[in-house]
Amino acid sequence: MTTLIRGGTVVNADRAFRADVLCDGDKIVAVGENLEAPASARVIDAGGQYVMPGGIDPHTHMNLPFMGTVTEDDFFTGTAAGLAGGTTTIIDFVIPAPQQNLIDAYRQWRQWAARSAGDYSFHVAITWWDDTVHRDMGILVRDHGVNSFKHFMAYKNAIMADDETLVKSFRRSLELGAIPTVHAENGELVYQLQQDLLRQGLTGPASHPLSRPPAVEAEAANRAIAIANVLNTPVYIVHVSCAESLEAITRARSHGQRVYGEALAGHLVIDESVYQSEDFAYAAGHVMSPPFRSKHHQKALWDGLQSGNLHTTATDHCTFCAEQKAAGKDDFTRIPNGCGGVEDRMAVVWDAGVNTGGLTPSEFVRVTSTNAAQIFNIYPRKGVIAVGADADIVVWDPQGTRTISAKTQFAKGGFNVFEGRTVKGIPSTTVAAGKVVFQHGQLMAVEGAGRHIDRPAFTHSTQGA
Ligand code: URQ
Ligand code: ZN
Ligand code: ZN
Repeated sequence: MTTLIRGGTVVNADRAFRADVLCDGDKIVAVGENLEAPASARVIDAGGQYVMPGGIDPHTHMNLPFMGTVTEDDFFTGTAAGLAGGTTTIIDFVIPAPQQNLIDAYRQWRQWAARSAGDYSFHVAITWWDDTVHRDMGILVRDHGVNSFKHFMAYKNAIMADDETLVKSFRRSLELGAIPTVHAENGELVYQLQQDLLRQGLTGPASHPLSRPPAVEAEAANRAIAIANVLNTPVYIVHVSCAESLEAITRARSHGQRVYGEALAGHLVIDESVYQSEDFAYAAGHVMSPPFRSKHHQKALWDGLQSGNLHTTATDHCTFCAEQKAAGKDDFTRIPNGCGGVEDRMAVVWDAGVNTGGLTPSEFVRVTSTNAAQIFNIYPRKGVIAVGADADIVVWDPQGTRTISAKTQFAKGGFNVFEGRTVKGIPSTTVAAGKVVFQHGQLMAVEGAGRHIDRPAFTHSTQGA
């Protein structure tokens, strides 16, 4: 299949320029002005639009068993929703239960992900430690294209990694040429604050943010950065939600430490007032961790993206329906944590970032695609419009508008944290692996068409795997 995207402005992280893009099969084969294509080629008119690398969402949870239930979006519906929003690759998470063999868990997630409509890759969470974990991390890097290991510093009595696990896993990651990533919240403090609130009878969702104030996140961010500094490993902090965590990242980077930060589209535009709603379903629908914060923190996150101290945007797409969220009707600690967003991330970041002058189109590409590709070592296969790259392309209509709603979304869960937000700047066409999968509101996602993307180790391993 040959596809010619004609008349648009190509936007890469380094520059924007007028060019046509020719795809043959699943690769880009030519970028330049006035390209010719065979008569059989599908031609997409990109006049007046931007032609950008397909979005990469480095933080999703499709089909996740969590807090006694399983997310509403599986790998087909979740990746399909991403394609509708211009995201052509997700990096999801294998999250072994404590004591579960890592390879067994990895194989389970690979089975679930076989349904994907778009490309996918996996971070693997280290939720416990013994010699088999040390061994299996090596097997995952050597044989399965894993180059990042996740550590939940929250979720005590579940998947929380203590300091011993953090130190041993960070050290093993360095040996293997893999990058450690963290969910930075002090799980012990969260647990104690939760118990305090419950003892006071404060059982509603309004207590969720009270149990996870910014200081609880900042302590963990500082600790993860300190551990990485002592062990001389890089570290990537997921869903940075507050100014204090950003300050820790900025300080470390100013001293030359290799620390990366991720901002969620939700944390960039939604504030903590959502938890004050009398409507349980509405407030509980916004229960995720870290929680949505005050506007002061949103400004800090935008400053972080614009200054280059935050590097990627993601969604932490982890959808639960109202019935699932109602598990916490009488105890907020039992509300499954997670919100959606994979379908809306790029339009929300464009509308709130580019339309306001905060980000240039190239900076938008950098934080929605290129940086994730470079940090997780799949650049230039992904994250750039260039000859030889995968034909993952979003044709972006800067004049197009859409009002986001659960009523019209492709994602499951029946709730949308961006409900009612009208965005200007939307995908008109999404091309994934050279195929048109979304165009003018029509989704043509194909179950199973997505591919697992191996992510090689960053450096020659210094130790045997
Ligand atoms: O913590 C995470 O990243 C997962 C379990 C999704 N849930 C959430 O509240 N962020
Ligand atoms: Zn998390
Ligand atoms: Zn997550």
